[in-house]
Order: sequence, then C-alpha cells, then structure tokens
Amino acid sequence: SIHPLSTGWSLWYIKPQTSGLKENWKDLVSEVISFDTVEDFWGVYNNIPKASELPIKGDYALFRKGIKPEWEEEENKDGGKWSYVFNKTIKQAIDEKWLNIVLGSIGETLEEDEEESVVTGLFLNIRKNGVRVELWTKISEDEEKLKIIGSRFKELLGVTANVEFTKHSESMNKGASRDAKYTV
Ligand code: M7G
Repeated sequence: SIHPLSTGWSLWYIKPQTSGLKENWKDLVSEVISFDTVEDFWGVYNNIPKASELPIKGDYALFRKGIKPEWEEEENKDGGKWSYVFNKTIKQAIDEKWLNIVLGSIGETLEEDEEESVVTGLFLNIRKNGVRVELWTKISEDEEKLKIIGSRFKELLGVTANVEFTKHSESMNKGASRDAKYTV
C-alpha cells in the first residue's frame, strides 16, 4: 500500500562554489527531485549520496514542495532557523542523525498537531570544520511554539548541548555575527 505524506517535499543540492569564480548563490542551487509518499522518499534516499559522502560545501536542502531553500522566499523571509554544528569527528554518524531529522520533518513529528505547519525545510551544510544541520521555520516570533520544535530538533539529532534559533533577517544582514534569539 501507498503512504502519502502530508505535503510533498523537494530535495535540493547546492553545488560547491568553484574556487576563483564568484558565482551567484542562486546559480549553485538546483532542485533534484520531489516526492510525496513514504515509498518514494525511500526510493530517493536509497539512490543519492549519504550525508557523509558529500563534498565540502556540497549541501542538501529538503523543503516542502513549492518553497525554495532561500531566505528571500515568501514562506521563509519572516522566519528563522534552529541550527547545530557537529564537529568533524562526527564522520559517518551524521548519516543517522540526518535521516532522523528528515524523517521527523516529512513525518510531521516536529510540531504539535497544528492546522498550519511552520516548518518549511532543512539544510545540511558540509563545512571544513564540521557539519551544520538547520531546521527552517516560517515564523520567528512565537517562542513557545518554536521552543517545542527546537526541543524535538535536539532530540532527533541526539544533541545535549544548547541549540540556537536565529532569524533569517539577521543571517541576511550580519552574516556570521548574528545573535541567538532563542535557545533550548
Ligand atoms: P551558508 O552556506 O548558510 O553559510 O551561506 P556558511 O557557508 O558560512 O556556512 C553562505 C553564503 O551563501 C551566504 O553568505 C550567502 O552569500 C549565500 N546564501 C546562503 N543562503 C542560505 C542564501 C539564501 O537563502 N539566499 C541568498 N541570496 N544567498 C544565500
């Protein structure tokens, strides 16, 4: 039997920037495939490189179908993200953590049973010093709602350290020097 997901999802790949050339970020981002059933998700998952096999700066994004993995997008512009960086000793152990957070997202177990979901998508950022996992939400002002999601994010990733929520408007304007708005 077929198990439909509550929404469709699209997998995006962000190509590593070619050194020397200053490419536009938008030109590095491309939609790979979308799926809207559990069965199709596994078909995709089993046929793409694992998180631990991606090159540095070769990132995945998984967003609800129709939402681009960009701050500028209508559903993201007023939102923010929970994020956590695993240091590079994580190696292959990142695969299970990424799968857990992906399953939590597409299975809608990150949020309380709401009419309108606030989770828009996920990022997996492969960096020299480690791997960052980001969970994007379309809101950035409802502390109670966001902290529930942040706690589930921590649980699914098996993190005990603090994780921080930052607004996209800060990422856009201040780059790395942004301040956490919430912490769980
Ligand atoms: P990152 O990959 O989130 O951070 O963004 P990191 O490489 O420091 O770990 C790196 C750069 O990619 C940013 O400074 C932007 O130039 C670009 N970039 C990333 N995102 C998520 C966006 C986005 O949503 N929109 C635009 N226009 N650029 C982005």
